[in-house]
Amino acid sequence: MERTVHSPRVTKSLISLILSITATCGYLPGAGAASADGPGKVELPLSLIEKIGPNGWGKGKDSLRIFRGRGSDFRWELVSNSEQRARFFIKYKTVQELNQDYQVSVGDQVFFSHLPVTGAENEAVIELAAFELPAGLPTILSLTPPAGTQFPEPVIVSKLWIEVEGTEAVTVRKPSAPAARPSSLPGFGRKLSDLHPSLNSADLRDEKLTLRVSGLSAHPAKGVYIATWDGEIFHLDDSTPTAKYTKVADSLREPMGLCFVGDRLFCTEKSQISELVDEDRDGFYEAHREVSSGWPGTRDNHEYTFGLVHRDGCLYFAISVAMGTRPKTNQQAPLRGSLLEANIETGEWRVMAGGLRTPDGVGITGSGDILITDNQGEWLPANKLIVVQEDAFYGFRSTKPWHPLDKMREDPAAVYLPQGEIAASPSQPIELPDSWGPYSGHIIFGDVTDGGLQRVVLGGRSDAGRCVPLFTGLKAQVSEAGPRAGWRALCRGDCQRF
Ligand SMILES: [Ca+2]
Repeated sequence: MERTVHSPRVTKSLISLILSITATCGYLPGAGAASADGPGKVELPLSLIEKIGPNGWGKGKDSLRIFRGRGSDFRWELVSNSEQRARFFIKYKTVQELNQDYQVSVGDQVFFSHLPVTGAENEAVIELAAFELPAGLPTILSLTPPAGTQFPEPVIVSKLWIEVEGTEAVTVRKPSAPAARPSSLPGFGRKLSDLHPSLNSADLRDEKLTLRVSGLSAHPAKGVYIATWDGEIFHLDDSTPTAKYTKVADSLREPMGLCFVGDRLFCTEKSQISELVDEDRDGFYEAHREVSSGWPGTRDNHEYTFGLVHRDGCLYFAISVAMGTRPKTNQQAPLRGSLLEANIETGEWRVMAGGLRTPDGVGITGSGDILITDNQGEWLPANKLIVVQEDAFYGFRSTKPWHPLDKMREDPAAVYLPQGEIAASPSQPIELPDSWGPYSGHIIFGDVTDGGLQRVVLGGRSDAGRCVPLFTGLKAQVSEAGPRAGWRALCRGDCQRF
């Protein structure tokens, strides 16, 4: 028996009804649909599949036995001589309910389809996607089975095909091999090995100190302040050839971001924002005032609090998601992966944006736009530079309870930063001031894994932003950089001026 249903996610509630109707009448009537063996049908040969991963073949490779998506790569390259609409079908059977949908990607379109249980004897036909094939351009069609679960029983796929409405032939072939992977160092395969020719650098390390630096802020009169992962704040005096570090605070919990608001100094801690207070004005901040706290969190080591920037009486910081202790379901504490805004005086806080993963960099432009860099992985296929829009959702998903801003289609980043090509762990974004001539207004950010600094030109409404390497050649990876009569780059255990 063969059945056809149309079941993208939006019509899932109709599945049971349609199944009962079509169980006896074969194909659903549909506009321009070709029959199973009609002239518009183009088979997607299973033999062209690049990598079946943990799955198996049926006898004679006439079917696929799919247990899990992760590790497989089911893709075909389609070429049509003229623009025409295509519909993608699967013929399968399965005895168990799947806990996730099958995903189809065509260009930038994504479709989700539930595959109902058929029983061991019956096969069903499902329409997985309907899309436009462009004229002459290769289009990659990919099928992704549920990735997270290894099912005990397979989905047995006997046939995959498309049906086109036009009369032009469609060629199906194995996708072209991807371009050779570039070096993971900045420079798109060619390593930048030095500073930008118009810049120079000075080594500000103190060989007697090992500072696990995590944050930096500069005050026009007071100088440069550095936070360390070990809970200390140091003042840096680099006005003489030998840089001098003076401890000005301690006993903080994972300070990751520092921010001066006027003469007041604020920092992030593991689960709160604090103001550092020097009541006796001896230069040491002996008091830590809690400014704001109360957002959910666990004790996970990867739940960082990144930031910190100021705008109109509020501080902005990002709380990352758990990775060390989360369960296999990726369940997160509510609101993790958010940009938060906290009022300095009242301590009241609210969620500005969600869907972030490890946003190790919160910056602000001269016009007040909040910038975030986020790290690739899981739901995030690339690193990102984001110009934050209020109430936006940027794609990292957890499980129930969903983030309150979660939605089907995530909001776009300003620039995507492919992993290993231009970024691996992008850090704090900074807008370059007018003194940088042709680069003024551009955004730079460092990289905690690859080192160097990258430069971004933000796009407008009609053009995409772009990112190019600015320089490398510092002693270590850049965690944070900032201006004040020259620039300091914080590296792991290092501080350099450039
Ligand atoms: Ca003091």
